[in-house]
Amino acid sequence: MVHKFFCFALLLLGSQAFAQNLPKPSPAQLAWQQLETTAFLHFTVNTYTDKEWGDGTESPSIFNPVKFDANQWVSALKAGGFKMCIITAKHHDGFCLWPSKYTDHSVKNSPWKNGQGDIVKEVADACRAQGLKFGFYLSPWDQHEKTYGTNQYNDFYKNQLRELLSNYGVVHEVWFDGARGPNAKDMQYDFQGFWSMVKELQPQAVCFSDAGPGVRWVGNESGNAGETCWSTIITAGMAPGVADSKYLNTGDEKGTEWIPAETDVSIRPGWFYHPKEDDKVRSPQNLVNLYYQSVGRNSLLLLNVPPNREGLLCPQDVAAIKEFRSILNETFKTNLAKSGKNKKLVDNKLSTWINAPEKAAIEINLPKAATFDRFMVQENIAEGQRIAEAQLEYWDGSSWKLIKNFTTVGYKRLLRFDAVTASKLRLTVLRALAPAQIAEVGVYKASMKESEK
Ligand code: FUL
Repeated sequence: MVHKFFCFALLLLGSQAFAQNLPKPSPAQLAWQQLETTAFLHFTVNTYTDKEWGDGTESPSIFNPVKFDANQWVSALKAGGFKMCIITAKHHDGFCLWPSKYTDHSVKNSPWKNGQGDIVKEVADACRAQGLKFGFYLSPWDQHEKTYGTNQYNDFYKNQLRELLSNYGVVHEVWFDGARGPNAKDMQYDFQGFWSMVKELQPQAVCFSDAGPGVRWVGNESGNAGETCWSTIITAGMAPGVADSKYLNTGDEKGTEWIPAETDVSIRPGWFYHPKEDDKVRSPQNLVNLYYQSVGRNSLLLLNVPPNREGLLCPQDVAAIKEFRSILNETFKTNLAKSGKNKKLVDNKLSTWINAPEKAAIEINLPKAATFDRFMVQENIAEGQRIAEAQLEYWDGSSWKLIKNFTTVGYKRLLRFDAVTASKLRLTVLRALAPAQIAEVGVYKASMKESEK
């Protein structure tokens, strides 16, 4: 008996020691993940040339958003439930949306507000006023700047980065895009220097690049996180622009660094506004599907909604994101699992959780029989991502019937399946890296509007 107890204690200690070593999110990463849906704003001279990539020869005189209204952008995004705006302060063409001291290639030489305007400031201010977080994209690849391709360019870039990190209030995300064209001059960016500047000046901000360090690329631009999606990877040997997209898509169960996946995708075919795409805006249902494929697979949805030439978000884009949110609100309004028995699992807190040992089923009791077709489960990721395989079943009155087997959970896993009627379900963790901590579960009936054409 003593012997048995001793073995059990050793086993428990062993698994807990292992759990100690699991990568865990920083407070900034944890806060970022819980935003769930954030917005990208692609806007520059391309908006006026009808291009996706400018070449740096564009004249600032073409940039004139006569009706520009950052509050219109932010209130539309807020109504769509987006919690942060990330503006392209500078894209690959080098044109700056703020009056940088280090170049003339900016809004200060445009007709807009007679060269007195600052798009980045107006967006940051509107975000602050309306309670959204603010972030910016600053392209390392710059086709206008003469020093590009020399080491001096790293200083130029850092000067611009410092302006943006110092003059616009609190920043929550900085986007370091690894993209560069096939004919771009060869150069090594000082990413370590860029990232340490962000850490020093805006410690609450996460840095995006293909392989982190704050958050990573999901590996495609179609809005699809891996069915299996670990928040952990190993970055050794990886550099922005050369990371393996398949690896980034699923992450790595054996990963030693916490770098969660961000799913960036556009509401239109292009990243920038093009009049010919006015009738190609994703439908609300299509956007809801993207939510399941990103947030519902342990990622975050970064949806691009590009402002038009007047400097406004188009009415059809605004309507689509508004309806997207209303459908989600309707689907997730009533958690059918809310009952006294499941208390810790339905209190909307990641920090209250229950232990889910491998192979020990957790019963989820509904107050009464109900029809449902969606299931939500969350881990207490503050203590790392643990679940590798799990199973969901329902009680049909005489036996347990399989709904679905699935893999990772992490921050959130959403399952969609054909409707069943039952008064209890059971969730079984089949394999975990350390004792699983289930924080929340939800059982829902999808809004009819999810399937409307
Ligand atoms: C890519 C860029 O080349 C696209 O223009 C866009 O900004 C997208 C978000 O990232 O790497």
